Amino acid sequence: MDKWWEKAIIYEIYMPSYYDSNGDGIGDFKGLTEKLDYLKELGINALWITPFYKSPKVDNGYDIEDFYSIDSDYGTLEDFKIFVDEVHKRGIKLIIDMILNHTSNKHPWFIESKVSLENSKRDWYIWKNGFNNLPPNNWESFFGGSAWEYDSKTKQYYYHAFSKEQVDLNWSNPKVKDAMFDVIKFWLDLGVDGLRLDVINFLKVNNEFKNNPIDKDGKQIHQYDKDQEGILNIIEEINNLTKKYGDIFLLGEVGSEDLGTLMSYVGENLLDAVFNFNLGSILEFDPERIYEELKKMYCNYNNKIFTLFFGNHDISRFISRFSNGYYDEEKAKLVATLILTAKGIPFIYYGEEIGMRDYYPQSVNDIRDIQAKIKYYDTLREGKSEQDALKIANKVNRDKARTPMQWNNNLNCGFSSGKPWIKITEKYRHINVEEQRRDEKSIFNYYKKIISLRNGNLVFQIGECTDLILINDIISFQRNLNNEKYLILLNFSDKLSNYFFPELKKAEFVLSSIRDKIVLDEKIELLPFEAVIVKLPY
Ligand code: TEU
Ligand code: CA
Repeated sequence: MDKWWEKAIIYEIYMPSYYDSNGDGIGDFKGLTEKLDYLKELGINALWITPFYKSPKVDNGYDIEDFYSIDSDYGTLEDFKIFVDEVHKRGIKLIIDMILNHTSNKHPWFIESKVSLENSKRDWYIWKNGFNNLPPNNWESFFGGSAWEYDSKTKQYYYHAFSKEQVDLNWSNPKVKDAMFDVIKFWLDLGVDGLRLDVINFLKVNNEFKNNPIDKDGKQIHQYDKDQEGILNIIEEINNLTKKYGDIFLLGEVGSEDLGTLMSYVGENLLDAVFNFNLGSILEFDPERIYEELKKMYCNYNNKIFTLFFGNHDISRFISRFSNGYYDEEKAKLVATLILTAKGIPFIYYGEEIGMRDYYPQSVNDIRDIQAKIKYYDTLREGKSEQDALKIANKVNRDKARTPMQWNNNLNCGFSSGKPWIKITEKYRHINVEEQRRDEKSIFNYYKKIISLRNGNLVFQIGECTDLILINDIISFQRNLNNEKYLILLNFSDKLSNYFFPELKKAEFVLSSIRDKIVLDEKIELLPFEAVIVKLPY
């Protein structure tokens, strides 16, 4: 009990897009360090940064060439150490991305592995013979196409769950495990506080390499390429090796929307938390869906810790996802209130605090995301036009939510003095930090308020969440701890909605996402998409 992450508000930073200190158009550690006071002002208390290791960046660093060095685009090991120091000086915790499942095809291990069937690194990866000029089985890559790539020199196929430049390590080989555990120790020795374990449930694959089943719509069910026997033992060992470093937060990315599967990875000797994609993957602004997902979490798994997020670097920004052209800002504040007052660990994806929108490349040359590039060329190969291919590729394009942080109205939105590595979002005059700081009613200033409310009241961090109800499009719940009780009301409707509750009469107004003050009575009339927090008599 009493682990730091139970009380934390975590802010995710997409490494290349936060702040560029040297004008090469790519965010870096020196830039990040410069922005720590901003993050302190916002009030977050933990940071998760995406991969920064030496990488050809086919998948923006999720393809690692050297686990022990910093990519020169991001700086040096010295810059990293200074960054860690400065983070800690401000009382902030640091979580780094750890990619144990695969390496870049440029990693020296793989270069050796490819040399011959007898090479000492051959069984560090997953090599198989094909059948009749076909891959070993039907497994599909998560980025599209077969998960097997033929190597003409040694006449075998190697396995890659993602792009062919991201080669899966063979975790059945104890040498791989030892080597990767050394990597973990190296970074923990440098003082990081937590690990975000990328696709951690993918490490083991079925050892008979059975074909995956196909559902009735012809879609592959990923049954044998993840969640396989032995994976929990590996996680237990990881947990064990982190013990001597104190309270290291193990946060797993388990690519599953099935809550039962997700939660089976969380436990005393396993992971501390996993990402609950059941919320993050909600596409419509639908109170029923959101309510059902919250209920499932709280009713069935109340003894576990949840994560609360609607955005990350792999999905569309929720403000764009949920937009129909009206009330965008109100909706953003409503979602912020939900994430920051419900029970669980809230995650803020950079730019959410100012309401940054999605971006859609207008030409294939502007696409940066590997998944979108694969989709584009696959679609062309199917005979579709370039225009259609772009449209289809943009659907899965993760560039959407990866554009530079919008600091101000100056050149390149204050992100860089040089040409950014990815285009910036169309300039919305008010969607930048500087403007919003000045505007008392901005999304930014609302985030600051609600974050400080959470940080200042233990009840929002660890209090029980009870009385979750959906009525008149209003999701409501209570948080309580010791002698304190709060009621949170979230109106998911574009209309006025009434909420009756006798105790309201004796309640104390705390915060509204729209109004400065509300006089409370037995009935409260919520404005469209308004969030209201009151303190109930105990
Ligand atoms: O994502 C894993 C994952 O499940 C994604 O591939 C997801 O299915 C996809 O992005 C949806 O469009 C992690 C990282 O978060 C992602 O950025 C990496 O590309 C991936 O692992 C491979 O390392
Ligand atoms: Ca730079």
